[in-house]
Amino acid sequence: MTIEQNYQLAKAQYEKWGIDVESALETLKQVPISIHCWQGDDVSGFEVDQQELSGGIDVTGDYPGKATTPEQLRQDLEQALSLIPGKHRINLHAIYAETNGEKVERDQLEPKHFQNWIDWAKQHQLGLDFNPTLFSHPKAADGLTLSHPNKNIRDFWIRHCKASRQIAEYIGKELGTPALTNIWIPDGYKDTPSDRLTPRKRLKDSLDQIFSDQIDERYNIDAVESKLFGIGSEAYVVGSHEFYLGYALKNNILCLLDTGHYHPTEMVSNKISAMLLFSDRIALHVSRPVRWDSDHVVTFDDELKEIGLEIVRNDALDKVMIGLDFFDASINRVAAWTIGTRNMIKSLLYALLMPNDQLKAYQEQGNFTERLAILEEFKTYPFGAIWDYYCKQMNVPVGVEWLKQVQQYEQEVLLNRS
Ligand code: RNT
Ligand code: ZN
Repeated sequence: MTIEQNYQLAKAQYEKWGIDVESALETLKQVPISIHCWQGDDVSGFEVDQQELSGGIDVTGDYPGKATTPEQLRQDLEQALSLIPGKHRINLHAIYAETNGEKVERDQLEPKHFQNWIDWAKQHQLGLDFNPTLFSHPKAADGLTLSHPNKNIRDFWIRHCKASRQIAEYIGKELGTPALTNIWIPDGYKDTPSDRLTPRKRLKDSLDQIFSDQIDERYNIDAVESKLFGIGSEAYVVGSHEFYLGYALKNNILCLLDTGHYHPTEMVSNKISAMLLFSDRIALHVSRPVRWDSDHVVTFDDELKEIGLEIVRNDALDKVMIGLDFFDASINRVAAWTIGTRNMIKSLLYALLMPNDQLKAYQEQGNFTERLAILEEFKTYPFGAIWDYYCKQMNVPVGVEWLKQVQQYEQEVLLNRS
């Protein structure tokens, strides 16, 4: 049976439930995923005096072929993008600046240092998002940045964040789609603090200074990302969830939820509907924590499906800015991007193919037996046939065919890198 025939049979099954499969596929085409560039080089970046990764995050593994130049990283991204259906965005960090071999301090970065990325994004019709980098730097060596007791250090990082927003504004203007600038800082303490308030006051003040520069939302959108703990900040993180939730609501910026930044049984899927009642938009870093914030490649697991469902059910495809955040150096990095991003897209398709209205009605009627029965029934519906058809329609490999291309790319390109 062909992909088309399988699709027609599957489609008929979904249609019995009143699900419009074709319009689901049309909707899916419009949803951009912000793909993080840092999976491609283990969060190294291209700074002239590259520092070891710090900030309480870690990448393990040494799979061969990691990109070490901007050209290589873009080439790898192109390879991954050719295997992922749809038009997407690339998420950059400030350490991916290109400075022509010249040392440029992070507080001196300018739009021109990202011109190659912008030109490349234009050429491939990609949006770009941005992050200031407040780790892997001597001024972040003691685990504090925007909340540092030393004003000089704080001011340095404030200038870096301000510069980042300017860069993002330029990117947004150039590309005709706003860049999301997300601030994540590692600040925290390994052991029980004797004062939780003072560092938070300083962080609040630093953020106020950063956001005092008015930038048009048509070009730049601001987000702040909280965290529960990191390596070396197990006891206390300054930018906790409550801190940033409060800050974001009060200052009308976006709260970014990273799925690895909560207690192990605390689910981001359960937060989306609550937050959207109080804020027009939120942002996500979809990741996969395994026992800790390990940033494993996103798989098509229950929580990913639930996240997709919450976005779709609540009509929030244009309110939730979906970004990815994982970094695994133990497997082929192009495959990591491909697997994780295809899974994210799959979860949205899965959600679009559910009889969501009917399921809502069951719940409203107190009909929990039907609710459970139908939710379970759809887990074995022929979703794969629709997904395959979508991939074919979008001119990307169907099924695991993409893997052959990655293997070939590994042989021809990755393994020839020294
Ligand atoms: C760290 C945060 C942050 C980083 C990236 C590299 O725990 O999740 O988003 O992963 O900025
Ligand atoms: Zn994150």
